[in-house]
Amino acid sequence: MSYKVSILAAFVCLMTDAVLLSGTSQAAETQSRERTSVDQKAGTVLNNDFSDEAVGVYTDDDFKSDRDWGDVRWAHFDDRAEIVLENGDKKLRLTFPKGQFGHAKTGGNAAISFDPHSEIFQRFTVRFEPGFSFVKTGKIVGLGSGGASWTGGNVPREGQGYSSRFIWDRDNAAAMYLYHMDQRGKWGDVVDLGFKFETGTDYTLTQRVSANTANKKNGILQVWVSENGGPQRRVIDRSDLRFGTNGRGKTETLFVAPFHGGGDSSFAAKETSYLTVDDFLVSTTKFSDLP
Ligand SMILES: [Ca+2]
Ligand SMILES: [Ca+2]
Repeated sequence: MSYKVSILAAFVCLMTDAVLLSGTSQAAETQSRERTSVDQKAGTVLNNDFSDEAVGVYTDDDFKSDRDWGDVRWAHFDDRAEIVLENGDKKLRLTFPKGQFGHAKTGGNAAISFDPHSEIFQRFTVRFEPGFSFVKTGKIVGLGSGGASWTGGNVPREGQGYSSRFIWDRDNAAAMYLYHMDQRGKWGDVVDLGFKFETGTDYTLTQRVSANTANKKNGILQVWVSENGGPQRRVIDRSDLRFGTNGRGKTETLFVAPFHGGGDSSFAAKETSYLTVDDFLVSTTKFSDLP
């Protein structure tokens, strides 16, 4: 009896060790291969590095069921999104077919909801793959309030909310595209980031949006960029914005909506192009690597 028990105990021990060992080595593997820009847990609202996704087409259902996004309001990529494995690091790659424009035909369009926050830090990495056809302008990723209400020519003139998206502007210029109550015209304000996107470079882009108080022009927009894992550089420092009046400028939406356009074929990709994104982070606290 005691012999059987000890054999069983030894077996259980071996099994436990095996499970522990494989668990440990798997975790170590994931850690060493998934390279994140910053290791931060405090204040995290959303953190998606795609490490637990399967390589291959990332369908709209995959997007919606990926728990690392949280509450996906909608996702329309029509099989133009795929998970790729690059030196052991899983990333999301989007396709922009030649001759197409708009989020229905290039890249895609997703919105993720979270609890409204007066102050938010949002980060992701992006790389325009070699040969990317910039043409005129296109949207990338950004933040907003009220779903996608304040985009596409809908001006929040009464302070109902805002959107702030990273875009590529004419001649590859990196810029923010802002909808806010004091914007100059029907279409959003373009705020230049002072550098041009180059293909083949990994950009880590971070924005801080801090809502204004009451109806004062004191809302904060700060933007930082890091290239190929280098030091973070601040490229926008504004504190004169109104994202919304009477508490309506809180951030509650992350847009993952890269596309060519613009609303006509003059924005269409001249060649089929690819954009790779990874390491989406949304946090209520400042990332530790920001100056
Ligand atoms: Ca990754
Ligand atoms: Ca996941």
